[in-house]
Amino acid sequence: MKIIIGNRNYSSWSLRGWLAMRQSLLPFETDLRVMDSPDWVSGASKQDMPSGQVPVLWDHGTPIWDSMAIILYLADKAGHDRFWPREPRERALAYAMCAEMHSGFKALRSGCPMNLQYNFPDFVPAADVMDDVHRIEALWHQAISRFGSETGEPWLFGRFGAADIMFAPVCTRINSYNLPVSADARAYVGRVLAHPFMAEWHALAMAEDYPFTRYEIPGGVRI
Ligand SMILES: N[C@@H](CCC(=O)N[C@@H](CS)C(=O)NCC(=O)O)C(=O)O
Repeated sequence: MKIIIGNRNYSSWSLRGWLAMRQSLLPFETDLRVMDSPDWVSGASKQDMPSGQVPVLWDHGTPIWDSMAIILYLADKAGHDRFWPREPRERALAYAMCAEMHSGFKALRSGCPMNLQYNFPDFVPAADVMDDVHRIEALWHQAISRFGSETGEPWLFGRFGAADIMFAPVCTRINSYNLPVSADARAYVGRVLAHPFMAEWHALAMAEDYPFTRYEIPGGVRI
C-alpha cells in the first residue's frame, strides 16, 4: 500500500491518514506531494489523487481518498479492534465524535492552521475558535470519563484508536497556538503529542523546508 500525503508541517488531514496507516500495522510507503509546488498548482502531481486532495491511500490499484474513508477501509482490512471500541455505546460515541471532527470545527481549523514548526506565544483566539475548543474539550471529557480508563490506557476510548487519530491535529493546534484548555485536556494533548507515531511525524515535519505561505498567521516563532 502507498499513502499520498501533503507537507507534514501543514497537512492535518494527511496526518490523520498517515496515523491510520501506522495504527493498522500494515506495511506501506509514504509518497509526499509538495503542496503549492508548480506541479501541485498545475495539477501534474495530483493525477492519482481522485479528489485533488491529500491524503489518498492506494491499495493495489484501488484508491481510497479522504481521511475518514481511509480509517474505515483500514479498520476493515486490519481489524476493527485497532480503530474502534467494541462496546456498542462506546462505538456510537466514537463514530459521532469522528464524524463531528471530520465535518465540523471550521473556526478552529481555519483560525489555527496546523503548523508544527511554529509557536504563536501571543495568539489571541477568536470567540468562535474558543467555542470549538470548548465543544472538543466536552467531547474528550465525555469519552475519557465514561470509557477512557477502562483498559488502563490513557486514550479517549481506552486504547489508541480512530477518535484519537481524528483529534490528533487539534492537539497540535492547542499546543502551537497556546489555546487555553482545562488541565485534563492539556494532559490529553501532551499524551497525544508524545505518542510514538506523532513523534515520528513531528520529527519529519520539523525537517521539511518547503515554501508555503497560504496559512500564514502573524506572530509565529520558529521552534
Ligand atoms: N475531507 C478531506 C479533506 C482533505 C483536505 O482538505 N486536504 C487538503 C490538505 S490538508 C488538500 O489536499 N487541499 C487541496 C489543496 O490544498 O490544494 C479528508 O478528510 O481527507
